[in-house]
Parts: sequence; structure tokens; C-alpha cells
Amino acid sequence: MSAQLQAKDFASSQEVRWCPGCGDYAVLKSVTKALADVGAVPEKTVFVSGIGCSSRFPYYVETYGFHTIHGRAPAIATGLKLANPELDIWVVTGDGDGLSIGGNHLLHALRRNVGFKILLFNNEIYGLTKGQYSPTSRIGTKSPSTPAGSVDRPAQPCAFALGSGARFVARGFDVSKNLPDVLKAAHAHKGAAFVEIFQNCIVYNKDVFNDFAAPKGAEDQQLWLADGEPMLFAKGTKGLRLDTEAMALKVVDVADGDEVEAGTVICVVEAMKMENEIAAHRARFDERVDRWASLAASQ
Ligand SMILES: Cc1ncc(C[n+]2csc(CCOP(=O)(O)OP(=O)(O)O)c2C)c(N)n1
Ligand code: SF4
Ligand SMILES: [Mg+2]
Repeated sequence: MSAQLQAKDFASSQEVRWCPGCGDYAVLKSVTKALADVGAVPEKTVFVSGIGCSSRFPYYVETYGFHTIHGRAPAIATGLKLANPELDIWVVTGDGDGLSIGGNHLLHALRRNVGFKILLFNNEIYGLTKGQYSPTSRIGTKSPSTPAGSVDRPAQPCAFALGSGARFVARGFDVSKNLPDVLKAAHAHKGAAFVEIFQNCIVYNKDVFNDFAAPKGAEDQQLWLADGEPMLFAKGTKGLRLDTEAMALKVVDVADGDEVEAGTVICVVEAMKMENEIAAHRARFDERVDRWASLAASQ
């Protein structure tokens, strides 16, 4: 029996061409750690990417890989999964690759719930082509293609994934120590698993995520979801409550750690998903039965 592989065994011998200090290095480290932890088999693992700095990823992992066409990684990964369902497939894409030219392909992979993991490296910019604004750039982003500041409202990758029918949607950021666990949870999911990873492009969009990702003080802005746990953050002093009038989450102070009093929302990821689906199906079925019954009665 072969020995358990370590994270270093999943790092390839290729020369890494990302800029020194790019957040992609940290993501690579988390991915190789997650691969080792889940006992990935290199010859059964494939990384498929499109075009962009992030899409250079397959060169740097010691598995099979395809560096494909701009925006088309989900299509190629779909073919791969159909041809060989046994493969463990990871798609790596960027905010430009996945949401500009490849938005359509991403939507259909999620809608069809094809069994691969999709890692969208969101640096809110086109890194490879020298810093043009992307679909996720914030309003006012100055770039070679928006010299006066962008005016378009940014797309929200996780909202896009949810709207496309994704069953597993998660977020992390490049230097987070929790990222390997997020990746392992995605790996454990059977259908399409979507993970948005905030990634610092130190050359063209430096520190845009500092308000929640900087090493100092930013943890007060982070809320790590755990199944069945209340949504608390800032060392348990703040939580999220559902404002039922606005149907939106709002931040509440959790006085003396009493999350029940504060009405903090509980995260029940798996159970909620199933229950919502069953309830929606049942409601639609009941509605149809009622309609048929009243039609029959009126004839
Ligand atoms: C058909 C086609 N159109 C445009 C390009 C130019 N191009 C290459 S990468 C890229 C955007 C990459 O941005 P993103 O996906 O965010 O990756 P990043 O470099 O930021 O990681 C573009 C527009 C291309 N290679 N092919
Ligand atoms: S341009 Fe930005 S995203 Fe690309 S390698 Fe350099 S720092 Fe990373
Ligand atoms: Mg990008």
C-alpha cells in the first residue's frame, strides 16, 4: 500500500510565474493541503482552467490538468466528467474568466449540478491582461479600460451561483487558515460545489479585501459559518438577525452572549437545503391538486 501523500507531494516542479506576493500562492498552498488531507489520488485528479493568472493553476499541482480556452473550463470539465465519472475534477477560474466570457458556461455547469468543484479566484480585476476592470470590480474602480472609474454595478459570484441552482456555495480568502477546510467541504459534496476565493492581486488591485482579510483587526469583520451554529462574529458580540419586513439579514449586538435574545440566525446548511426543497415541491403539488379539484368541481 502506498504511503499517504503530503501537501508537498501535490506541488509540481514547474516554475511558478505569479508575481511575488500574489494571493494565488496562498490558495495553491491551501489546495495542496486539502488534497493531501482528503487522500486525493494524483492519477485520478484533474485540474481544469480557462485563461488568466489564476488559470495557470493546473501547471502547479502534481495531478493531471488542462489549461484550456477562455471561459470554457466548465464545458471541458463537463465532458471529462461524463467520459470518466470516476475522476476527481477541480475547475479553477477567475472573476473575468468565470463571469465575463465564461458566465454562460458557469451557469450551465451549476444548473446541471455536474459533479466537480469550481474555485473562482476573485481579485475583482483582470490580472493577466494588465488590470482592466472585471464584472466584480467595485463602482469607481480606475483601470486602463475605465480611466474615469467604473460605473457598472459589480456581480456577486455567490448570488450568481445560488441563482444558477448551485447546491453547495461557499466563500473563503487566500491567506485564511480556514480555506483548506472550506475546500475539503466542497470536495465532500457530490454535485457541483462552488467556492469563491477572495484573492489579493498586489499589482493591479492591491488590498481591496483588507477590511476583512488584513491580519490585524479584520477578524471582527469575518463570520465563519458552521452548520447548526448561530451566525456570530466579532468574538461573539455581534450576530445576524433576519429582518422579516425587509427580508434581509441585519447585524445585531449580542448582549452578554445571549444569542437567543438577540434573535441570531442559526446556520443549518444541509437540513435547510433539504427541507426547503421538499417544502417547495409539496407546496407546488398541493397547489396543483387544489386547482384540479376546483376545475373539476366547476364543470
Ligand atoms: C477569447 C479571448 N478573449 C480575451 C482574452 C484576453 N484575456 C486573457 S485573460 C483575461 C481576463 C482574466 O481575468 P480573470 O479571469 O479575472 O483572471 P486573473 O488574471 O485576474 O486571475 C482576458 C480578458 C483571451 N485570452 N481570449
Ligand atoms: S497580476 Fe495580480 S493576479 Fe496576476 S500574478 Fe500578478 S499579482 Fe497575481
Ligand atoms: Mg481576476
